[in-house]
Amino acid sequence: MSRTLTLALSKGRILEDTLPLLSACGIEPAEDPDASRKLIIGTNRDDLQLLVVRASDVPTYVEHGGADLGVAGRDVLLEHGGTGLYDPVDLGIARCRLMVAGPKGGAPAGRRPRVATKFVHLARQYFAQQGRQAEIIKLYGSMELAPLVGMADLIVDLVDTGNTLRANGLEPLEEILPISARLVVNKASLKTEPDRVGALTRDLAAAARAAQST
Ligand code: PRT
Ligand code: MG
Repeated sequence: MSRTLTLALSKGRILEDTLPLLSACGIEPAEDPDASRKLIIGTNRDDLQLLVVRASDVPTYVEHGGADLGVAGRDVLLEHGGTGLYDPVDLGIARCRLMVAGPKGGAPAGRRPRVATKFVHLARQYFAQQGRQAEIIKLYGSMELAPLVGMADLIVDLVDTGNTLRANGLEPLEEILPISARLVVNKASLKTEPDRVGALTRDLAAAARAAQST
């Protein structure tokens, strides 16, 4: 009997967009991962199970072998850093943009802007590349709040429709990176299970291409 392969996903957008791709590969979860309280969910394939974890924990599970494969946003992967993950496949799902946002007109001139974000590495890198000084303030969520209460001049956050920014009197100012979700693979799993990991990777990549061309 072959070992069960594990695919790590996160609830929300990633799960929502990945399930149709899995379905196109003939893979169906044994129960609704959104409704279930289980963290490990079987599938109709007895050699494959799903792991439901925090979005920002997906790279960690895959890097440390808690999962053989995972689906995570490019934002999460770049912020995580490191080299423990095998070449990501761009699935083209859960698309958005990493942006600098703030009040209309941007940060007040003449002093170092304070930038609130959960993407501290990406934000620091972006401002450094541009030769701009910035004070980065780490938050874990609801970055839009920081400028409203005078704690920051700008934020770095993901933007899709822009509705969240507008609802809080902010606007998108600069695009840092286009974002989509990637399939990542544990390096050791690829060595020990090249056939099954390879086949699943190819099938998901093909399903993603087919989904994008429709
Ligand atoms: O739960 P945890 O804190 O670990 O992660 P999370 O809540 O950020 O995860 P989740 O499930 O919301 O997002 C997972 C991944 O989806 C992200 O890592 C991105 O790669 C991708 N994604 C795509 C997005 C969005 N679009 C998106 N719009 N992630 C978050 N948003 C948020 C954004 O942060 C902002 O609050 O949606 C709001 C903006 O949306 P608009 O449409 O109002 O512009
Ligand atoms: Mg969340």
